[in-house]
Amino acid sequence: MKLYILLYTIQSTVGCIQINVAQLLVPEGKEKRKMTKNQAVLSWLDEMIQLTTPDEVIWIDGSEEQRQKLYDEACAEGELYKLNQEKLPGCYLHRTAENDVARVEDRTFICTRTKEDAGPTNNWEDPQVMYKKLEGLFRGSMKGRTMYVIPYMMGPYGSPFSKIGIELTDSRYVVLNMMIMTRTGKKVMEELGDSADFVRCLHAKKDIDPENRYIVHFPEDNTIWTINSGYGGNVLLGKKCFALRIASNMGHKEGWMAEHMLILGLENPQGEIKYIAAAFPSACGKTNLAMLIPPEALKGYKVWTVGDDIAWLRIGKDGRLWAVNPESGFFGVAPGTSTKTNPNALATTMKNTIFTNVLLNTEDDTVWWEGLDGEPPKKGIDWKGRPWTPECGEKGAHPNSRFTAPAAQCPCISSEFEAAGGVPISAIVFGGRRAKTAPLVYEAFDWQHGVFVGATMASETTAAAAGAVGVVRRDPMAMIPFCGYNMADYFAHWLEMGKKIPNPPKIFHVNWFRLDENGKFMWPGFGDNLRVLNWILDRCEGKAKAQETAIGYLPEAADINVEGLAIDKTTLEQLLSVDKTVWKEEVESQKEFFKKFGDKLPAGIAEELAKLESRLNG
Ligand code: GTP
Ligand code: SPV
Ligand code: MN
Repeated sequence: MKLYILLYTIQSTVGCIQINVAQLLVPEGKEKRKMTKNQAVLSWLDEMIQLTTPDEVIWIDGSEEQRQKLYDEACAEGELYKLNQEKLPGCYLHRTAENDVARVEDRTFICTRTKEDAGPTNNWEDPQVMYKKLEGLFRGSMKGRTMYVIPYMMGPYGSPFSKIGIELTDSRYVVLNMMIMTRTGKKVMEELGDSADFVRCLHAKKDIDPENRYIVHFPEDNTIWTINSGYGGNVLLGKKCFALRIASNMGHKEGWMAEHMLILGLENPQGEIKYIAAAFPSACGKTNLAMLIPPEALKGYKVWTVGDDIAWLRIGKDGRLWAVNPESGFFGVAPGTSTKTNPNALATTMKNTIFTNVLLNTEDDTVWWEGLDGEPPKKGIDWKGRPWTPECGEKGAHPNSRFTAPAAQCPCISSEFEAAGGVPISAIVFGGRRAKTAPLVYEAFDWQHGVFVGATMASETTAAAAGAVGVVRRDPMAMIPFCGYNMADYFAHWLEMGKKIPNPPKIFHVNWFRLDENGKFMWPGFGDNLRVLNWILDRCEGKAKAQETAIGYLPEAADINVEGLAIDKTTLEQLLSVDKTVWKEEVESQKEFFKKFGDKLPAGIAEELAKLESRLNG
């Protein structure tokens, strides 16, 4: 310890003399710390150490021993709280700062040489200007702290889909979450070998100052820098930052797609499995759909989970679109998760799970959130760390409180979860949270129209991002917060991909969230969504009927299996109706949105807009 501090001091005072600090900090023979001779990694690490000046640098090797040590230290320092180990073995609770509970879209940047490359839907700054500004914030930010080096892999080992990142962070919470959400440790460094092809991720908690919070992507350098936050989506850099914002750039260049999509396998009573990928905005039902349990009347079906949030898609040798889930865990919304809505998610979180911003049940050291089964606990500690009772009139868990749980623990995890080649996608489903307008389900006429359907998605905002909740905003492909380049180019990329996929999936749109005049959900949702998935897959096989409408093919009420479901025919008909007056207003709002892109809007999208308008007027 003393030796390296001494060496470090020498290094900082000599300044101009090039000393490899990482190598000094990581003496030979201490394998626990030094995991590579990769020069690209070591010189980058060096630079980051010089910038942030941590007291110590620890490599994450992926061992159970190291993981447990980190849990113990985090508990000792109050960063984590150890829950009832009999009821919830390996489970811990974490509370973030009150001002740091969700993604912050207004502080998220895409820094490319030209503003046009980031496009009108992203915050932009010149990379040089931003690096300078952030260097100011990062300088000395890890003084007195430990820097953890997390080598991680997005995608299965040995898969052509997979990509490597290294995250440097001063947060044990980040390390422990990354160890669940991604494949971490020595094996990743072995896969990297001496390659310089890895995403360079830097995170410092600093002061959790919302005024100086930055989530910044430099796609041209495969670099992500984030500071002053400790909330998942802002700091677990393998997730939205890499697997969507950086990866969407990679996919654009390399001819594949990174999407905000769940992946599920639906097995029919004959034992055949077909795969569906579905893009819904944050907190709009991906995790729930991915783990769906069939209703009693459809007991012969089974849903297998491949992914609940992100899909990387490539064209397979067979001319179909194939998908992998780059993650290895679920960072799921806790409120609303119950044995009724999502028993599989609940079962997944019974061990080895980190809960963030939920209520601590002080009667038995377990956790609780709004919407969980049974009576709320008589007393607890709320997400802000204050004493709580059910009578206090405040929420015990934050609406965006989450669980981080290993995917392998999911009772319905797909046998293809680790498949290097992924799974073949039969249908792509877009969906949003719309009280009105969008019917329960419809099918696009063809790929180009399907891309238009995705590009015109809209949804009510949720607690997953800071800001107003319940406001309808346009959210193409559920990617408005996550597309790492100009969204007009992203639409063009979708259209191009369609031309390159000999056997493209069919494209659909769903809406589980239609409300009646009393503000009640008209569709039961959750497990009953299987009834809609069945129609979708039957359409893919040319087995189900549909009627042509102005917006696409819709089922008639009789085409949806409602056996055992208490829904009246009028409600179902309403759910499956297209109100032309409302849709004409919708078209106006779509036009307004597309104006942002000016001349860059692909002709295929403009053409579909014109066609929709003429069908509505026809
Ligand atoms: P992110 O992790 O933020 O990307 O969210 P997600 O898309 O995975 O959403 P999730 O499945 O966690 O659901 C978010 C909220 O929507 C929860 O409160 C669910 O209970 C609710 N929800 C999910 N599916 C349905 C449904 O079919 N109907 C209704 N009414 N609510 C649903
Ligand atoms: C989302 O907001 O879409 C999430 C959670 O999946 S976060 O990781 O915070 O982005
Ligand atoms: Mn998400």
